Amino acid sequence: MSEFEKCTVDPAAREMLVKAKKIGFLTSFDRAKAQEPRCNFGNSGICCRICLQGPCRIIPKKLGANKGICGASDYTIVARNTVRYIAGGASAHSDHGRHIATAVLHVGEGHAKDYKITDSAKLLKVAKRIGLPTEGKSINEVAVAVASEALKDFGRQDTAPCTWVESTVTEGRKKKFKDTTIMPSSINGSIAELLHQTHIGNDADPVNIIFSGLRVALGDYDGMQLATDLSDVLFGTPTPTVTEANLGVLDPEMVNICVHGHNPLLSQVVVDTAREMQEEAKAAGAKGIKLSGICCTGNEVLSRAGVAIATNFATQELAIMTGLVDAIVVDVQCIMPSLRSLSECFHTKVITTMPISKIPGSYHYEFDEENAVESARAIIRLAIETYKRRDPEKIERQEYKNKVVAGFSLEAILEIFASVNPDNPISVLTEAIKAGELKGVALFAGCNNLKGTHNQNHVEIAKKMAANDVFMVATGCAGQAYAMSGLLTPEAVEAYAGPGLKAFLNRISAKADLKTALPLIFHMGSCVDNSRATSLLTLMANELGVDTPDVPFVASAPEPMSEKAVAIGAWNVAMGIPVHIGVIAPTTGSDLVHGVVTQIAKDVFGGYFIMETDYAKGTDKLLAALEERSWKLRIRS
Ligand code: NFS
Ligand code: SF4
Repeated sequence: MSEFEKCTVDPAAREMLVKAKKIGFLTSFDRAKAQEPRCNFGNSGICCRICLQGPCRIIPKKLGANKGICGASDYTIVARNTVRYIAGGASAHSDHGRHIATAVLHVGEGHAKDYKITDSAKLLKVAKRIGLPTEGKSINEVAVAVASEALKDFGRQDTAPCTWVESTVTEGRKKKFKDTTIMPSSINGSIAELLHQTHIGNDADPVNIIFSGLRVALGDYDGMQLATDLSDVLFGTPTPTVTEANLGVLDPEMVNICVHGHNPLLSQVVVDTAREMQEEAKAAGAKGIKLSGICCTGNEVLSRAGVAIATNFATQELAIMTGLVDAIVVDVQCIMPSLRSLSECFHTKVITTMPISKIPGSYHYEFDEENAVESARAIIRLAIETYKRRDPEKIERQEYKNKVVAGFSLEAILEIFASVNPDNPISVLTEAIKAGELKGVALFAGCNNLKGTHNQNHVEIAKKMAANDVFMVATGCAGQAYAMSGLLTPEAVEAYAGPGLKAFLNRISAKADLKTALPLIFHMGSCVDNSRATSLLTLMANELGVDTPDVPFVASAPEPMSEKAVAIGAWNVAMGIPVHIGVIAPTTGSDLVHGVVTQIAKDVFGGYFIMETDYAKGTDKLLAALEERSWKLRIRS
């Protein structure tokens, strides 16, 4: 067992790694090892492959090699590489948002018959927030108007600001974004411009490049805010829900379907349709259909439908390794292509569903939005068929699973706070901070990164923050790490919360009308739902009468991996938030760029990156940042 201790802190994953070794399958953990040692040029960001003369690598002391062939300096190369991550991330998030907005438009127009406006109250609230008239209009008319506004944010040709940024941040941030010229008017336009700006022989000024990167990052934020809003409109705004997480949720007696990826347009319909198809599963000899989620599509259906979590990013292969997954239905993003070759060792069908996300050799069933239920039915039927071919010899039942209390949209959190103060719910949180009961708020977000031990940074940092009375919210694979390890439970409050946090949560639990007491960490949803956390920050700032850089609020991506995580980190910095990342980003190749993102950003935006791989030191730095802010808040009041 001990040989896998460095790979992961998760007991279920460790057992599955033993099995992988037995059958001779090389997992992501083996492949990560095989990549060592890494190239120093790439690691520090001074390898440029932007034109075909490259790769150019910067060797500071070698005459002629201290610049690229075109003469680009280390700072230009590092800045360009960094912002191109942001462009990739913003493209992924906002494309997801655009799909949701298009679906809402189609529902409003009377097609997309399998979707409906589930939360019309939220639709009206969003319409009002973005300044659209609703009086005398039907819900469908409002849906068309709101979706059209959202789609405008993708391709506006004038200089008006993107609506979802403009309508969701503080007055102070709006001014800051305008003064620093990073307020985006068009998501797609800002991405295209950034790719242009970072073409060979274009912008060589690292600061100018970084500011454009931040504009794109705010475009990412815009896409995420509208994705969250419109997903809630389509599928409902999450409310607290109780379920389970980790590989033990895979049930040997059920047809097991894992939904994996990001976009709820498919996964939510699969979940709803599966409910109606239990009989078909029974006819095939199973007790029914068991759904579980991986990555953010899992978080979407967890939040809205209480679907169990199987695992998170780094360990996605290990779900198949149990021999219990009949189908893994994937949409977009964070899906390891290796799932297909692994599925060959088992009976599992990997079903790709999106035209832009195919894996050679897997089963592709293109999802048709106009006939969503029919698509979902065909996919589920395939899973039921596959179930019949399950090989009992290859099954390794997992016992590990933990209870999960999740589904904390901002609306749900405010309703819970309202049980203590119905007139001003957010003051329940801000007063506890002012009184010193809580040190502040921490958002945990982001992925797993196989450079470190799976889930270790997530879990250890959160435990220490809890002991120090920090109110915690989580999204994405971070949220799943907590779900898998039992931290999204009331029991974890007893086990890990410091006296202030414990008193705070127990006081609210006693008053709130909930089926269960509150968990240690509030799981706010998928990565696009980091928007919810920022809306919480904005509310706190307005209540405290300060701008966001003065709110005792920090963010951490303990194990960041994807381009999307870079984009989220960047806009959190622009929002004025200290952002810890548990890896060293490839910015160290330029002292200038590294200094800008870790220090100078603070002078301009109030936010900055803290790069620290050691979880204990990372936590100390986050606590120090909170301490500084809450101290200032106390002397001000
Ligand atoms: Ni966020 Fe979610 Fe996970 Fe990272 Fe991938 S699933 S969108 S990118 S790996 S948290
Ligand atoms: Fe080399 Fe310049 Fe081309 Fe980059 S853009 S690969 S530094 S020549």
